[in-house]
Amino acid sequence: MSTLSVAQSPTALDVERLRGDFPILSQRVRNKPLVYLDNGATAQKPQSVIDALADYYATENANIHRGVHYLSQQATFAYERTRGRIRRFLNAADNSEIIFVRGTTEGINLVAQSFARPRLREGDEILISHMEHHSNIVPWQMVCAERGAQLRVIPVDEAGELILEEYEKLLTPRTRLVAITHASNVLGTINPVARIAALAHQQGVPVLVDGAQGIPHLPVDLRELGCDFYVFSGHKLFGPTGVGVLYGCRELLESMPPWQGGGSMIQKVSFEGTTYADLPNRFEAGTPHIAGAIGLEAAIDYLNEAGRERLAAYETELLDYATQALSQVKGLRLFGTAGEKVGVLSFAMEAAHPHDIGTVLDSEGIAIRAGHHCAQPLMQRYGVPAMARASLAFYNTREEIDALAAALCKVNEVFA
Ligand code: 7TS
Repeated sequence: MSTLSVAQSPTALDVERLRGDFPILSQRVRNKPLVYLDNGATAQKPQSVIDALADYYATENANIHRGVHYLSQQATFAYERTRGRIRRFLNAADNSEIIFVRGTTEGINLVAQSFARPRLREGDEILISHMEHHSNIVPWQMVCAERGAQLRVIPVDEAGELILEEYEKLLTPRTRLVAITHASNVLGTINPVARIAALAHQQGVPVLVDGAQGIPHLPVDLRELGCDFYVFSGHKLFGPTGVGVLYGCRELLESMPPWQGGGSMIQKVSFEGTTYADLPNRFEAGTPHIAGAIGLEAAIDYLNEAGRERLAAYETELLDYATQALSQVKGLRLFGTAGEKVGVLSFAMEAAHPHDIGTVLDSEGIAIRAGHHCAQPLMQRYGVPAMARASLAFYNTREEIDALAAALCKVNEVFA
């Protein structure tokens, strides 16, 4: 880890200036300055994203891929330009490998239904991990149940790291797919995705990565990760809700039947039969979230301009600071102490239930999440029904962490 403080480094992040780009952050909540620490649920949007949405509706709104008229051409151009921007952001090989979806959940369901379902036979296995979000559990369970296949689970150690020796044992000739999260939404653990993918590929097994919590914090280079599918949600990446991306390597996408049928995904339709469009349109039935895609492009431009490496370095330092601060709160147990983490701090307190912690914090203007975090098997792993979670973004500050720590001390007082 770098010993150079971001605050002293020549490439220091001007957090106050960045905060100014996010109008919601200057709000007061419960008569206190808003401290937004629920970025794992959804991230806030810079003004440029809000403007991109408004400008699109004000000046370009039309349906895409169908009109000969000017506005339709403009909207189509903007939507396809966005696809190219995302390809470069991910360092994918081809625009046709970028499929717009509603979000991570829909992207995983697409792969489950179109890739896994036709391939699964009785006795086959899909390999996931104990730290998956329900979105990367349930779609696989559904297709496994239908096809007589089994879900296998890579265990997680006490620190919240995958036990890779167990992973290697679980990879067998029966494995049809490995589906793993890039970073845990509860523990913050960054998984060694490149290694996991390399091991799977040695056995000829494809790998899907749930990037929902990875890409908001880490620069992603798909050629380095080497996975076959990568899925993420725009709204966690400082973009709009209702839009996300499924990256799939061309060879696999081409082998997959369409998932949803309708307009835009066809080449020719007659009552005798239908032929389908080429990639990527084959997987984009119906009118997509055009404005959302354009808003996501603005979010990506914003992140590129701010400098992804710089944002990540700042966040790592803030995470260290927050880990220190929370470890000094009496009776607080932190879950997830992996060596490589994104800015997620989940915890429980002896004094109060996570929902009560959340309520006291809310009265201080501090937004965190409390509950099972859509990761019930992981709650069971740690023997708790729920956790409280503070999840960071680059616009959070040390002062906000201090406010969190002070409010947690107040929880101790209130419930003493
Ligand atoms: N995968 C992971 C790892 C996630 O954290 C989430 C959402 C999803 C998938 C689903 O994303 P969606 O955009 O399709 O809903 N996680 C959270 C969370 O931690 N708090 O609220 C939502």
